[in-house]
Amino acid sequence: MADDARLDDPTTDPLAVAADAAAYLAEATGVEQHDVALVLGSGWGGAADLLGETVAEIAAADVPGFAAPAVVGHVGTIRSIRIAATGKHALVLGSRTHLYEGKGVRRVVHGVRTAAAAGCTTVVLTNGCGGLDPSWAPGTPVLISDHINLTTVSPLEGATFVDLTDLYASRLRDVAREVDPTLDEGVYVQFRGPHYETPAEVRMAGVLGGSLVGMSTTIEAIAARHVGMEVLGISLVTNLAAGVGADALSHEEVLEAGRAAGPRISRLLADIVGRI
Ligand code: 8IG
Repeated sequence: MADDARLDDPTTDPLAVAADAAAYLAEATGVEQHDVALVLGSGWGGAADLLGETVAEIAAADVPGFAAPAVVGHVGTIRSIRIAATGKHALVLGSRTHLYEGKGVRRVVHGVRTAAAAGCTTVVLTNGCGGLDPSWAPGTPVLISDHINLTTVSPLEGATFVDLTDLYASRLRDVAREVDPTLDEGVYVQFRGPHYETPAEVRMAGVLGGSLVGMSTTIEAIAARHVGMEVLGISLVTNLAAGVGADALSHEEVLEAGRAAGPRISRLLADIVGRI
């Protein structure tokens, strides 16, 4: 019922569905306005646990326009958390819809649009990804400084010309580095997936100026800018990109690197969000 077909109808305004989703969340959480949204990617599942007190936890599938998660290790809940450090309200999206699921780009960005409609002025987009820098051991968090969207897809429809300068706000990256001055930065290259890259595609990403490869985030960041949100992007390098190391890639290895990095990135995320 909540997973209605309205987003699939080209005559529907997706921002209207996002407004309905936000109204549902306000009602279900009892929180009128949220301030900051977090999207948790691979490896980040437990990373919101130190943010503060969970006020409400809702099944995403009950919220207008949301789809049930497709990948093992992704959590289909939306949490409202009162941030211990600031008293602000965080909306934590425990899973995302990926472009490779084939459900359409509107569903990919519905969470970000819902967060904006719920009042959020900042979104923290996290992901698990492959790294091109061999010094990034699996489990290394890296700030996203910019992106290259190789999917050919935009979340925007019609003649919607949106500037993407400083998309991953340098102000927020500075805040993150106040928490951890050792954080590196990288340019995130989004491929459609769901297959990982060939070694030649990873070399191409490097030639183009990329240093992180993944299957999410850039399209959500564009949608977030469109609705006026400030964006912080943090990748967890869960594996060396194909051909950078000696080994083949496995989803199991990705999940294990996420588990091992859990405590560090949980602390990092809580400390950063506590300063936003
Ligand atoms: I976790 O190496 C994870 N997601 N495209 N490449 C791409 N996506 C990823 C990778 C990777 N690791």
